[in-house]
Amino acid sequence: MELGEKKVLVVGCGKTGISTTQFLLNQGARVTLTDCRKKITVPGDLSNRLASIEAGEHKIETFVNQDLIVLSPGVPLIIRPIIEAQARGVEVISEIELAYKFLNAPLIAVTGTNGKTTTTSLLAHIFKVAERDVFVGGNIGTPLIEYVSSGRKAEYVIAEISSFQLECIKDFRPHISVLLNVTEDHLDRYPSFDDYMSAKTRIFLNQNETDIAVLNFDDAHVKEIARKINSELFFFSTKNYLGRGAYYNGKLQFCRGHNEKKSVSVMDVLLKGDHNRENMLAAVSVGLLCKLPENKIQKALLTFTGLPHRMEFTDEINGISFFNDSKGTNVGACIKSLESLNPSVILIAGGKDKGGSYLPLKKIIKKKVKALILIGEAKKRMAEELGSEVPTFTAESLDRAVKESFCRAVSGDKVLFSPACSSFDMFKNYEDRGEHFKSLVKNLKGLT
Ligand code: UMA
Repeated sequence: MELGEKKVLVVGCGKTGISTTQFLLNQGARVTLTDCRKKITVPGDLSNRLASIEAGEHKIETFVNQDLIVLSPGVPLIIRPIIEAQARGVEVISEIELAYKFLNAPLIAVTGTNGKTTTTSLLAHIFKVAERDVFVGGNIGTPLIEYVSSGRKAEYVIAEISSFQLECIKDFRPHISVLLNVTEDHLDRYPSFDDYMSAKTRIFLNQNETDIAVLNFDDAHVKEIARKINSELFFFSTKNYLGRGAYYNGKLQFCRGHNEKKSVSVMDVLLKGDHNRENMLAAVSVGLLCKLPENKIQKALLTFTGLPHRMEFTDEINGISFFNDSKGTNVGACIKSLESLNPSVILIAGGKDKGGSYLPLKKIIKKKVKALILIGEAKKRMAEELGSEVPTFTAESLDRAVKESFCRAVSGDKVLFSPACSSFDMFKNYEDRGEHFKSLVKNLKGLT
């Protein structure tokens, strides 16, 4: 792709927009940066190289007068200036598509509603233990375009990919695409669950028979998607024996053909819970499909400690265990976290309402939860949908909710903070929210 002298508009001035702008300027493009927010921060060395900056609005004339538009993941395709630009033939792509056009290493891409950050991080750890040079990025935090800008030549690029990023790809084609699961999420962005699923499915759009799709056999939606995939299908399952694929029978078993049978033990691994068994199966499958040695994969599983804010054991006070699961930003994630704990749990949930139903939580709440404490914008609707199952309380802040949980808990109980909602109504992001929860638990300890 030739970018020299091209007029390019970058939409969104977050992490992605800034890294994309940097790359485009270095390619000699004439870059305009636009953000719907009035107050934006553009690093000084970039702002004086830009053709122009448009903050606080997206003008249609700015969009239609471009050769190319590059979108940040947070920008939906349905905004009027983008529709007008596309109607007039302006090419609109996402940042991952731009990065893909300049990629010099095989791409492994991981998506799914839940578990993608854990699986991507575990994969990265496996490749590092196997002494392979990898770049790790995408939705996990470092935009893919930064790899391209760096001029590095890694052996593999491992990327966590979100549905938002996939909406505007054209040629983006991972050599290995992993789909972990699909449950309801982001219904504030998509008109329906089918639209969300279609966006996720695009990770396979350009794959052909030389590529591989690693898929969760136990997820009905994933199986449905599999029927439309052109690449080699490689399933994994924690519940079923698979003659060909990867499955769990006390060990992680891998079989791709007669000569490719391998197994890896999960004894003493630090990642707990059924959902993590799925994540491990997916990551181990990719490692073995890339011909990494079993003993290195085994070592990596034993030394991987998991991620902060994902079922992170925070502390034990008076026999009550506290878990920070701030990254549980949707109903599916909250269900999986509850499944990994024994009763009795005091669940603190709530946050920014993304518009989906909370009813799927009902069954597991009845089974595991002794009290429900709700916070944030979603608390009223959550109380309406879930309040009939267990004693339910609302709190004005996370601080009040943590205190309330401590008053209601007895030795042996678990306090789980798994919001099932995003954080933006009360916090900067899920990390900020999780850190706040951990500091509140620390304060409780100080009081005892
Ligand atoms: N903006 C506009 N116009 C719009 C909408 C947004 O100008 O119509 C502007 C906002 O005012 C803001 C900027 O766009 O200034 C933000 O862009 P962004 O939301 O794409 O944020 P980035 O900082 O670039 O971060 C993005 C991902 N964010 C989202 O998908 C919402 C990050 O994923 C990702 O780590 C990063 O790129 C690097 O690839 C975060 C996320 O929440 C963790 N992802 C979702 C999830 O995991 O559920 C998908």
